[in-house]
Amino acid sequence: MKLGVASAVLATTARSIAQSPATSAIHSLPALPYAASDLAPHIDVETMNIHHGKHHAAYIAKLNEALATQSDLAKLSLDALQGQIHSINDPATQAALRNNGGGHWNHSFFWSIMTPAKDAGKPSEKLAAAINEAFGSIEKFQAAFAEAAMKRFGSGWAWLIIQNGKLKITSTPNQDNPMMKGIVSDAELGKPLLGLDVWEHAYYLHYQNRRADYITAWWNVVNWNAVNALLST
Ligand code: MN3
Repeated sequence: MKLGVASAVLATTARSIAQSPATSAIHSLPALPYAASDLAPHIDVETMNIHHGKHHAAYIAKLNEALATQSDLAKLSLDALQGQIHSINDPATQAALRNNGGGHWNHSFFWSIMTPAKDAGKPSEKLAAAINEAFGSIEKFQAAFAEAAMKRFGSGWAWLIIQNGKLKITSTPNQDNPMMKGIVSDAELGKPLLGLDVWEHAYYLHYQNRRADYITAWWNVVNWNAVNALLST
């Protein structure tokens, strides 16, 4: 009986020690940088509200839950965490961090590279030159990006990344992303400049099965000023 009480106390203490670093580094839902209705008609307000307020929020809640027992990883920035997920040996914990840490990063990034169509801007001279060099033209780049987004079977993302100074289009399943060293292949690692969510939750309410229409419409709300800035930093 005494042992039982001692074990319970120890367990409680261990739990609060494990949780204390996570409390200071806990991840929270970033506000959208525009109103949820501002991307309409390209992305409808109901999709935005559910996608941000429910789906993204759920990834964060589950990420914080997984980090409660990972005091070292809990100290990392969300960016830095992506490159360390591969180092977790326990398969269930690694999967929780991969799905939910990726989900949090990917969605935070996704909101930031979109903007109301009136503010979309255009690729800078530097970005346009890099796109022309890698893909031949903006139109060819958009076609290749759309193809990657269409070919992603099931759920995942299409990406424009910069890798060794060159632009490249990639695609990842589920909530993987190009920053997940040791999880995605080396050929798909790089710094994301654009990312498109092709999970059905991103478009089904408005576009149903018409993923191609969603992709075409999405170009209207790409925040080129944000992409230009990412290329230059
Ligand atoms: Mn999503």
